Amino acid sequence: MTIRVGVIGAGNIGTAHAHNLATAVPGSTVTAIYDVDQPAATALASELGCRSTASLADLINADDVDAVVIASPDGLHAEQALACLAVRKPTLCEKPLAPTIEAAQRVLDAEVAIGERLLTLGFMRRFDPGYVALKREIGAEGIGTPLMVHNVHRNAAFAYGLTTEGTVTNAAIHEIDINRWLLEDEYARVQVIMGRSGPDTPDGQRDPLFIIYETAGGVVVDIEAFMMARYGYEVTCQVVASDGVSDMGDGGYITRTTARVRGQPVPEQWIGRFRDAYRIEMQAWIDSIRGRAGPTGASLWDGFAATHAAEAAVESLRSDGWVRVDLPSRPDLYR
Ligand code: ISE
Repeated sequence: MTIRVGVIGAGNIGTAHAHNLATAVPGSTVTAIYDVDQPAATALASELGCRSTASLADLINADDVDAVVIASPDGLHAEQALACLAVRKPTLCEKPLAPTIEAAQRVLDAEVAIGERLLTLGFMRRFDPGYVALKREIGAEGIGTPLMVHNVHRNAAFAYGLTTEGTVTNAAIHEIDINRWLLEDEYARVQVIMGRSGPDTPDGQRDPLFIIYETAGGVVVDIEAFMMARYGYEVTCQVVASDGVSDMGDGGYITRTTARVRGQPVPEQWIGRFRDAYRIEMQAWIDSIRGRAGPTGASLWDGFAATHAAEAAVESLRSDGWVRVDLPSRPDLYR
């Protein structure tokens, strides 16, 4: 059985997902593309040999669309996810589920009412070989009990007119999710510290941010989120544990040492660093729809929990000191 996918959004990530599904993920094909930017949708569709649709509803309701990928701007995810749930089609929604708890809650309530896990969150770092290897380091066989996690997330330039809040809800949301996943723990409180901003930071914005979470289990998770790092893209993660320390260095994985120089190539963009993660994520999603595996990847609940933690951090941008993260209890559907 081939899963016929409709892709909403023909921007950077929608294009990457559509290409993976059409060419690199056995068991899937792309049948339809929708974007408010019709020429962009048509161009991508003709590249892939499929059609573009005139409206979102045309794509979601089409008989030859078995499953949907949502890769539109963040503020549209919740409404579009609700539309996909209404027709009961498996959907992979890019992160974040929504920028606010209120919107995320509506999607969570809808899936819980249906009683079936149809929505997967595009937290693709869970499929990145670097993070997968790092998770295996944690525990009695490895470095022991985690005590602190230091995360670095640097972009060369602000994307899509990102705001300071967006640094949390669009970019640091990756760390918010991946640390929940690494530690298998929830956040209890958060504090954001803003220092001096760099010279290219747009007026009224703050960058970099230093975000500190404390988990319910007492682990301190810090995130440097620096969206104007200029030199390139870099994501690193270091787990400090009772019996040792493990580092996931930058995506090159190879450090070259030559005459008195030790260095690594620095990617310019996130899509290069996480190319494998995006492909493996899509394969896992398609395999789960084809019934070879149960639900896979991040659930709607994971998306909700991440938005919860992010909104507390956004609140902390405007206040002084710690802000509590009050995550409601997990519905049975996600246990
Ligand atoms: C961007 O918004 C993303 O979604 C990418 O996944 C991330 O790696 C990047 O740093 C973000 O700015």
